[in-house]
Amino acid sequence: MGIGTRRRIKVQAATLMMSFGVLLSGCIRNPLHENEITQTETGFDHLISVGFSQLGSESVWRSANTVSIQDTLTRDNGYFLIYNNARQKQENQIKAIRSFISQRVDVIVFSPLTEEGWDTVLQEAFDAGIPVITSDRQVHVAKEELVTAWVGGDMELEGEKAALWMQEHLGEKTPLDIVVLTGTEGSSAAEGRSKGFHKVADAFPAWNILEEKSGDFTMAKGKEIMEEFLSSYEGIDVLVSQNDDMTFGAIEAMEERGIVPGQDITIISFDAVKKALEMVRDGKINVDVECSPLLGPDISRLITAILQKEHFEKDNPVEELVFTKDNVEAYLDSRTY
Ligand code: GZL
Repeated sequence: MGIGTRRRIKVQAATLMMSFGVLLSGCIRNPLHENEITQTETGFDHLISVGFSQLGSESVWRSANTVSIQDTLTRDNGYFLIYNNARQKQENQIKAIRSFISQRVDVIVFSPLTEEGWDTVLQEAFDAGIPVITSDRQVHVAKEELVTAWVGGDMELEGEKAALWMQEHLGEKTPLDIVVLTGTEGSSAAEGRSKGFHKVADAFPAWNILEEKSGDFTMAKGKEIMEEFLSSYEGIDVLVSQNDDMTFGAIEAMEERGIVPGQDITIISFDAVKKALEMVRDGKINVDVECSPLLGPDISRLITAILQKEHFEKDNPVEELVFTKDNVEAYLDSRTY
């Protein structure tokens, strides 16, 4: 978009609905989309109204994700943000999305707690001509056009990266007793990481997965389940923990029993928040697979492309690293969350 050029972007309900393949008969017309949204050098001359349903505040990662989006979709950047924290309940997200529809926002952004159960409410948004961006987690819907675009981490690849690190550093033929702390049941993050991990690990018969159990991505539950694991199994070799908050809880459980994390039990974690990267540096966590929460700028770029009817990709996986003792020092100072 050329600097200094004024673009008159007419986002007409009919055009917008046609671009989403909506039949015009019987649909809610969205008067907001008949406004002219003028692209100026400093942004739109009308604030872009965005309804953002965040699934909760269960982890350090989630809080960083919320801040990234709130710090990007600001009034100075041309947005009017309506934020709702669903406190880990899908019904709260559905209520929030319905509220956004009734307020006729320009765009809906949400991080779905779980993959299933969204078809009805997303059909309502679609019928209202409101584009929907899923942020971070993804949904399963019968009609893929109900989701305009997604941006987030490639969870399956993250799971594969964890298993490949184990293969390279522990050995595919090494007999390993493994326990897994999985994330929120039914979430695309937990499903994807598990799928990717098993895609590699299931090929190695020497690797024995003793048990996989959900710690719901929280520190408290992660500690509770790790205590169960330690009481149930002698000689656990590896913990795979699907987020750093559960890892922090698991490490507490280990240390309370005199177990040295990162040595007596190899620890593979996900998210790569600063506190965890410091533990990687200190040898308490052996490898941390990054999942970036900093999705605000990407979401803003998608909103602009959608509203000005420019090209955009439907799926937008973000680049992510793997941290070990060998490379973590270089990233510690710049990690803001
Ligand atoms: C991953 C995200 C997960 C994080 C957890 O993209 O959905 O949810 O790994 C967070 O920390 O709770």
